Amino acid sequence: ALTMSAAIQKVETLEENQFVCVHWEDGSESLYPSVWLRDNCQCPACFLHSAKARKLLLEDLDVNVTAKDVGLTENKKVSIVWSDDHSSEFEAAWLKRRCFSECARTKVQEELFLSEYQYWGSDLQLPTMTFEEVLHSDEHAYKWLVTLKKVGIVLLTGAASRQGELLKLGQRIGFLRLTFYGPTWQVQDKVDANNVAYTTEKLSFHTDYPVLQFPPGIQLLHCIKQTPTGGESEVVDGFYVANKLKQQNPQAFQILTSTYVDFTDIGVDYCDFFMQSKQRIIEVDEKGQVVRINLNNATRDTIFDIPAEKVKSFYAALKDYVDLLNSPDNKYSYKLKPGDVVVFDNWRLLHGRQSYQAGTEVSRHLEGAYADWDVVMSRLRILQKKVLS
Ligand code: AKG
Repeated sequence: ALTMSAAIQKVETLEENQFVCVHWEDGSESLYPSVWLRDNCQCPACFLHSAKARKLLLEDLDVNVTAKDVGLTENKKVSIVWSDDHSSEFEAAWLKRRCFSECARTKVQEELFLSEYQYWGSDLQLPTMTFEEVLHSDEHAYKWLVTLKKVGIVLLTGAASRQGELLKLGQRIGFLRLTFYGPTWQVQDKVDANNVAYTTEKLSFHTDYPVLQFPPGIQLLHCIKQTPTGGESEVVDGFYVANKLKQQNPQAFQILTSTYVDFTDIGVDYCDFFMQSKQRIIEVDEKGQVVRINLNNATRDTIFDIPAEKVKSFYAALKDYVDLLNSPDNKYSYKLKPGDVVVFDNWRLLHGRQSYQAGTEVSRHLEGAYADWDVVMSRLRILQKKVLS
């Protein structure tokens, strides 16, 4: 739940007024550092309520501030008089949500970031919803985005078989991510293709656009026309497989999480571009958790900024990861039909397609677009509040 019911029984200061301790009616207690409470004073002088943002300047905050006097108001708010003579009031529910216990912090973080993943392999039950229901129902849109975050992929069916449908999903979220390939882009066999996707060739597992230092978090592919032979899609859970690699081959995992690989993309599309980036194939955060896969063999640069003696072991490690991605236990295959839109986490999944036959006419056409996780998570939180309250 977004708001927790909370009632305060008693409030006191501890450790020479450096902490304020709130005793809750259910017998539990929460400890708040005085400097944090003073910093987060909610009075109009310290907080701009119209922007839900702090006005108080760090320049005006005494890090040694203490709570001179604490008490409970008639409506059971915590009132504090500070050593700098300012006074503050804090509502019980506001305090409860900001409890510093590890358990409370974990709960709030999970609610804000939904970072518990459901991993899958070839057993994936491809989550499927209709295009219309996510456009028109908040409950369905919420379920769509939650599933996208947790599972990493959702198939939407029943879009029209013409260009422009992805713009509707962009509006539903907020807005799409513009890149050098345009606001949306057409995956079809093109003369003098400026991207390997714009041919009839097989595309092995890749993430899109690691040549952007901040690659698009979400990819949308809308099938407008499908060829009868070939052109099947495949996806794999890159996080799940990276964690398997860590267990089975820690040295390969170590190399792929520490080697910065150069990527390049030079050409003309929406406008002319000359892109370079440096990315780890398996990106981990400060806790060692896998947070993004950056792998596109086509745009991996011929320039490689590592010592010559480290090159071969890098290739061996990359090959081990790719072999594991391609293992039949790990990958899931399907074939898009006209009107299908597949939406997936481009930081987590790798995707590919089978080759198909070239023809004199366009035999296969997908329209693609990108969105950012920041924008999608924002919409998800708004829908969560609307749907669950
Ligand atoms: C891409 O555009 O990144 C693709 O992988 C295209 C996928 C497809 O053609 O099915």
